[in-house]
Amino acid sequence: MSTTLSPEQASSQLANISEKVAAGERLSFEDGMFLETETDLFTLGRLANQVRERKNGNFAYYNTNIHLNPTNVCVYRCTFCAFRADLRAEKAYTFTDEMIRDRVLEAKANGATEIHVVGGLHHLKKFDWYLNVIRVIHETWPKIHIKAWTPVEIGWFCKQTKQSIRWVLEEMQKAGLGSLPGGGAEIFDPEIRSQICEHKADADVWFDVHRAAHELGLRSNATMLYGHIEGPEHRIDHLCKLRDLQDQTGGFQTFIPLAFHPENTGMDHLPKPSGLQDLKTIAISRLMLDNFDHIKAYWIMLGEKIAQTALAFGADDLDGTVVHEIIYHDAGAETPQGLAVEQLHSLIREAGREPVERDTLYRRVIRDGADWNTGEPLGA
Ligand code: V47
Repeated sequence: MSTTLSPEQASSQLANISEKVAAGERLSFEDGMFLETETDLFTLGRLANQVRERKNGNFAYYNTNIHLNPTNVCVYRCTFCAFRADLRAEKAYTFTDEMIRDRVLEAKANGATEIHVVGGLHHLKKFDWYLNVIRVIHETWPKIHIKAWTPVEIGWFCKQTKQSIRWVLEEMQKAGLGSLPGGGAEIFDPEIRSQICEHKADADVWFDVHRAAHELGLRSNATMLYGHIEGPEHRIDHLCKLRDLQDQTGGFQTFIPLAFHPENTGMDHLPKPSGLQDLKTIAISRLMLDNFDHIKAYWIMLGEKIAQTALAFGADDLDGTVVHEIIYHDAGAETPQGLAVEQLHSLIREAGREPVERDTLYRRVIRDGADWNTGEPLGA
């Protein structure tokens, strides 16, 4: 911990923050910096848990989902990415329609309610190819919710087609798009961004895409990639920017802090963030993002143990069964590629929480034999 404040000053600032949290009042950028630099993990956990239980009681959510990364070929070379491939690299792959259909049928057989689709920006594939990915999924099984494409892809489609963000999103919606995942946010600060993903969509594009999506009635998620070259001030700035857009649109559902995995990336000299950093980041996110209903501890990135512990440090969601995750496994994630529903239940129950299966839009999933339906929205 830093020693810039006297013990009296630190204890008075902590008392002030604790009062704000108890009263449900907003924390400032300075409060966020205090939490980052002057507050111990247990205090953070206690405060974040208050907010978590106020918003979501004792529930811990998960979903039954599957991933599809239709190509790893990408024109960009983000320093943090181990997934991308050059056009003619040995590891380069691109899905055919048949492969996409097989993945959807596998999802159907597993009882998945969601398919999560993101991938590289292929040098030779145009907007129509990406539109077709969504169409094929939707036609194969119209009931599955398609959560697809980040602002990085949407911004790329705008450049290719010379059309507006709204037009691109509407075309995708017509093909079957249901919502947007939170990726591509990394860290919004331009100096850090220029060092980890110099050429891809900047923070303005990221926010423009989410704003346009919310205006069209699409819900979306938000992420932050932490534990690389960013500092506490960049993380707090990132959270404040997300909070600002959420004030305007209310369209974000959940926030997912993503722990950096260095293996096979351009930053493989860096260590992985520690368990302490993971739990601190979850707790501070819960405290700063007062207008987000949910904070997700993505078990694939955090590992089952930290994700389970995070349920007492502000998180109320573990993501899902996942299946076929590649992006973090290419970067050295040691977690399995999927977890069975029973495993998620036992992780959640052992943490003293009640497991609730939700769909992408945070409605309770009601299963009747092999089929499922959705109930009312969950959470505050
Ligand atoms: O934007 C890439 C990150 C993101 C690495 O919305 C890495 O429900 C760590 O956004 N180490 C994509 N992170 C994944 C994503 C996501 C995941 C789960 C759920 C949801 C949701 C969204 O993955 C990228 C980038 O920030 N990433 N490489 C790496 N080596």
